[in-house]
Amino acid sequence: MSFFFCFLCASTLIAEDGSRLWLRYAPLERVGYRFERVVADETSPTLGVALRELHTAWKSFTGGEISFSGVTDANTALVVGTGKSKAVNALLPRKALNGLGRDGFLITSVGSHLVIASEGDQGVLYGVFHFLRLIASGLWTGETIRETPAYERRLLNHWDNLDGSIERGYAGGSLWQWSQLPDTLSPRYEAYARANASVGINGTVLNNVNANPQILTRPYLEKVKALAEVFRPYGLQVYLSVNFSAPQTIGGLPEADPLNKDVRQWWQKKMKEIYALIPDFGGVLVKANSEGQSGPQDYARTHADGANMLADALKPYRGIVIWRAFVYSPTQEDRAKQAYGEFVPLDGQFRDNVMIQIKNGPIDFQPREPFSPLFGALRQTPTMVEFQITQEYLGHSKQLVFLAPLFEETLRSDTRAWGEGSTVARLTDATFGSRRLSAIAGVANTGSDANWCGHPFAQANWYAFGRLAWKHDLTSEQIADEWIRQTFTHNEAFLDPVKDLMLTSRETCVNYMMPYGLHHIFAFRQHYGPEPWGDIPGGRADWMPWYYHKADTGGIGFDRTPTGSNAVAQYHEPLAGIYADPARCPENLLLWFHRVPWTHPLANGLSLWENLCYRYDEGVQTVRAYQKVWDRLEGFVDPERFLQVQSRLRTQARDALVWKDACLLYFQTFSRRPIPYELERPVHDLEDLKRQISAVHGGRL
Ligand code: BDP
Repeated sequence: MSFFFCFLCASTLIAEDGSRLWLRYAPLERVGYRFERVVADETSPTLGVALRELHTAWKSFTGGEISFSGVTDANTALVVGTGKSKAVNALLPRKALNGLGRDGFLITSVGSHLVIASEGDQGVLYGVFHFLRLIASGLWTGETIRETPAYERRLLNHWDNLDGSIERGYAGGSLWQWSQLPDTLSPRYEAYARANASVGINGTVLNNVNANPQILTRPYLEKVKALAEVFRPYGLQVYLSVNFSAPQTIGGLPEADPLNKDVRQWWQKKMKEIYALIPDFGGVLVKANSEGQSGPQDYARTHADGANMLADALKPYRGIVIWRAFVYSPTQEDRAKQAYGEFVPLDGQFRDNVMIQIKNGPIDFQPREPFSPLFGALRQTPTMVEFQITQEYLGHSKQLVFLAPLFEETLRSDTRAWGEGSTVARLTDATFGSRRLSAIAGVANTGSDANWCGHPFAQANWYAFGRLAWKHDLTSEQIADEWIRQTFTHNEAFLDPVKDLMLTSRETCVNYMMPYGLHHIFAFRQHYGPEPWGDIPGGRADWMPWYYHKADTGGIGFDRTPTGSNAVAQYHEPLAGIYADPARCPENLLLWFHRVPWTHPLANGLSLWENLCYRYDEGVQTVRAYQKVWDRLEGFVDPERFLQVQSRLRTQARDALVWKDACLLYFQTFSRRPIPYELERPVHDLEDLKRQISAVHGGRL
């Protein structure tokens, strides 16, 4: 009998389908904290959830039941409540909870008791989840913790369609069973709300930004109301994406001009109807005049006219308008510059309940982009980051790519807009100016798959988004560490290599897909594989890979310096100067901002072409190394999740090789230089790859 087989026999690893996410509350040998009784003397649906969670978790950690009491008649009590609780007040000084707000919490020891408290019951729930996270991770130290969230609104954006499909969804169909709502409530709705609350997410936009106007009809609003009721105890507010032409399409009006009195009235009535059904409705998300969606510009009005009309209708109910800055059209102007051009002149014209939601980069959720120059350029309008949790451009749910490093890179980018330290995080969390609203959004990666996200490791991206939305200065390392501990094991023999794998995985993906600032050379429509040669004669130029890489025998890259599109000028100094100078531009963004000859030397003295070859190869080799790491860890993981990851890593290794061969063989037709001879030789033929990839999308290209 092999050692390995013995090891497996000895272990108690039971197959897990991943449905419990990071909330598995695995039995603990050492819980690290003991109490006799939980003391709670208030009731509310949210506090009920918090107490239930404590009970479930403790039973799972220790196997024992916990007892509850209304008074502190124990030597060691876990006291849970708000500033209204007698037990909490008896233990804490009068002002201890001041400043925590609705969502913040305090966890502190008072004598032999532990108190988890907040000003509001939502904060108590977050405090309980935080406490349980530390216990489950084996990271509980007993120190006082006082936390308030970085952003007031921490939102998921679902790109779910009313027919049950999900735009850019890779984990099955929509969670929302529209045809069964409002009468039948899937148990997953509550499980979803619980998972979000556990990481502090407090809002959800239920439907696709390419919005079907039907969502605003009465039957759908009744369904939305049913979901909102399930979510409410978890502090999860509902928002909807709205279609700008709804007054026309479902309201029967001849137009949707935002300055038309009837149109304005229609929206006012609609909001009244929504708030009568859902009193805590959060607001609306709008994609207007973008990729074929209607909008105020159809009537020669501005984005501000459109947003303000909706803002006025929402104002009486304290709802907000989230207006997306993802706009571009097939003009001569560099796509990366267009949103700035459209929105900066409107700064100061938006109502105070309007926020502008900006994708992290100026193009579209690429494996690497510089931050969008709109951050810091809109000085009087609250802005929020939109991240994409679903891996549209980072390997779908087939590839293991941990996105916290990408999120962190954006949040920490220093725009210099208000001087040094004007990071995207601080520009959007209401630190600067007189802004009141603060929010952050992530395009969800959840679906009907048993494990929610398709890839077991894709769960970490949902988790990471929530944790960063709560505390934007957490590091990717901290997030990976606590996620692995809760989702798999504390065992360092597993923890360390898996953490390393997660933390390098985003850069690895950049390496085998688009190193040195290359972008958007994806296969048309599906955005999974490579198609740097892609072209549709007569098609939109800004949807073609050549628009972005501009490779020919003279070199490669997009000139965004003053000799080219001058997109660099949209950045504050000293960034504009740094980005414009090929010698100072960060190498990982070189081809984003510069067009350089194939022979252009990089810092290591090798030419760009040679470096491209090494990077693509490094990406492939690192995925192969991940396979070895994972296979060695078989004894630590239940068989179901082990095999799921193993098989996906095989796919990732194969597809990384396709990326490398496709890009290097195609670009070689221009560089006319050899792939350095010590590197593995391509195993595909370019013409075969072209045929295969074109076949995937029906031979359209
Ligand atoms: C792109 C997606 C497209 C979305 C669009 C958006 O390919 O499906 O509708 O973004 O954000 O990344 O509106």
